[in-house]
Amino acid sequence: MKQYLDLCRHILAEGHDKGDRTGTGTYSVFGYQMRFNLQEGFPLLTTKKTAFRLIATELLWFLKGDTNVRTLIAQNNHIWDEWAFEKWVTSTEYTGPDMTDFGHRSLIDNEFKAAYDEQMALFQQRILNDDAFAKAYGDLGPVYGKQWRSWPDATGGTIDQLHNVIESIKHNPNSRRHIVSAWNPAEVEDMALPPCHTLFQFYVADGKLSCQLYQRSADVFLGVPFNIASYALLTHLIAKECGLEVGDFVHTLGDAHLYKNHLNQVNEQLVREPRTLPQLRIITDKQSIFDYEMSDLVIDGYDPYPRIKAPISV
Ligand code: DHF
Ligand code: TMP
Repeated sequence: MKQYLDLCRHILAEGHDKGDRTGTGTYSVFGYQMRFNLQEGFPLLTTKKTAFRLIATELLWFLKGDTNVRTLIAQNNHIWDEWAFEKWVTSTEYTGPDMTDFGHRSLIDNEFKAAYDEQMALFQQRILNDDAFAKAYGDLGPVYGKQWRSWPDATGGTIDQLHNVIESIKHNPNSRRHIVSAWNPAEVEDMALPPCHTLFQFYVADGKLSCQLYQRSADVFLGVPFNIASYALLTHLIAKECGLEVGDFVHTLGDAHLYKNHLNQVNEQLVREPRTLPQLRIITDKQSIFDYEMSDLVIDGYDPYPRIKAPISV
């Protein structure tokens, strides 16, 4: 995907040297937009192997309104582990070795890394095997799934934003109000991580469904490839449900950054020539988009360059 490589080049050329919450340091620009015509193929990066399975299981987890990492860990998806683990090791109940700043320390201190790996493995086992523990420490708080499916209203009830937006696309396609927001100011404080993909809007024209996402904060090497594919998949699922073809995915970024410990990896990717995009096949007809499982989704013709590993900033 040329659009993605252009974003990386733009940040390398123009990015501000900027500190950040995680302490890693970034090069960052403010405000950037990419557009992917979903008719041209499914936007899964070809310049580095990107795990569609992890992206799809995460999206299905959001769609079901789930906010507990137990469901992901049970499917061998570990992309949210660190944020649940952080809550555990900073709680008063945790009595193991000090895990302060585990993300950075495990990169530079082998002895610490061994202790961290052990504590993380114990944590994962306990999340899977101990219901009360999973309830207390597997939950990330009122993150995406909660806000999308049960945003608290003013009368003690909840709002199913996703159900409502699908109904409005079906019955009032020209509406300019097809919006879902994950940013709930009253609840941001209780979230393990305030939503990065903050608000999205749908648009119907010529029988095609387009989607635009506003992402307030974008880890361009690790997060963004997942975010593009995730919203492309969401657009396909909703288009199918509404009897529409897919249009464009428009990706608008706020703080778009490359972490300083991702620069070698980005440069390695930039010398790779993008290949033909794969195709998504939704192989089962489901009554509702809330019923899909991983086994209903297939990616055909994906021929990426090898994976490039990079540390994630917690
Ligand atoms: N924090 C930061 N600093 N960046 C993020 O992108 C991010 N994303 C979150 C939660 N917190 C975050 C949720 N999404 C990976 C990708 C997306 C994601 C979390 C993690 C990731 O680590 N991807 C690796 C491989 C993961 C694996 O194989 O388990 C990659 O190489 O794509
Ligand atoms: P922040 O809350 O300080 O902005 O940190 C969040 C980091 O996670 C930031 O680097 C952006 C990144 N991120 C993504 O890029 N995409 C995602 O989907 C998520 C959850 C996080």
